[in-house]
Amino acid sequence: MNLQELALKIDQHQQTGVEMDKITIENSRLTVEDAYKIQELAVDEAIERGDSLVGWKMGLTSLAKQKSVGVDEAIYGRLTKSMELSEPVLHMKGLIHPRVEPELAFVLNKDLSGPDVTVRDVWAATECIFPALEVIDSRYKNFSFTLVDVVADNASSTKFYLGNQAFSPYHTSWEKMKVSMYRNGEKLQSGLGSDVLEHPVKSVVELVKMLSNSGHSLKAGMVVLAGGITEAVNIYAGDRIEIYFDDLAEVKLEVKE
Ligand code: OOG
Ligand code: MG
Repeated sequence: MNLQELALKIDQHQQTGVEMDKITIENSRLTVEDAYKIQELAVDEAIERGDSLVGWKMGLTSLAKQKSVGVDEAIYGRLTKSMELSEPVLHMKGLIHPRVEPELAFVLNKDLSGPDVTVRDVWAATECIFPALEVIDSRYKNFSFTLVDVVADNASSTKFYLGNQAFSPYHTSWEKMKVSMYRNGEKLQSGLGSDVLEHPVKSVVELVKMLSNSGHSLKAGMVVLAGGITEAVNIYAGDRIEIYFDDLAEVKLEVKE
């Protein structure tokens, strides 16, 4: 299959929420570069239907996450308008086997581009930071994939929710922030801001560098999810998720049928 055919197939599964075999089973020679092209073409399909690109996400930026899915490098994905939850309520309809993870979201007020971007550039372009969560849902059977598969499937992007409170980037030392995630009152995961590439700001630096390789860049107003701070947790209808970001913020999610 060519890249466009693969993109159409993945887009179909992303829309219908029906699981699929890994694309690498029948297309073993695909490169990571091909996979990013497939990702772009599939998201272009959604954009043609009226969706829009509102940001980007980094994935597999913590060791815990890399180990849990057996892929040992960071990846990026595209965030579209239809993925953003306006309320902390998730409906299971159309999803396959979703998981939730704690994230920090950077919202930009300046463009960022190029391979030489620095931490200083990122801080100077950050309007605010939101404690947030991401819902990921791999389209592949058993949530099992290779690097190429997961990149083509838009890094499992599905939904995201930014908490109510935004913070100044200088409000706290984000790498020292403790994060814990509860499902139905039971603590299942905990981590530190520094679990994301030593400091979440470095995730944005890395994203800009990776994007510059393929001629893309970050635009003012965009949101960037810096990557799951802990492993992701499976969610089912009826679940209640609570994520505590130190005593700064609490982000909740209610899961419905
Ligand atoms: C890939 C997406 C990972 C993150 O924050 O690490 C991700 C996956 O685990 O399915 O969003
Ligand atoms: Mg994530």
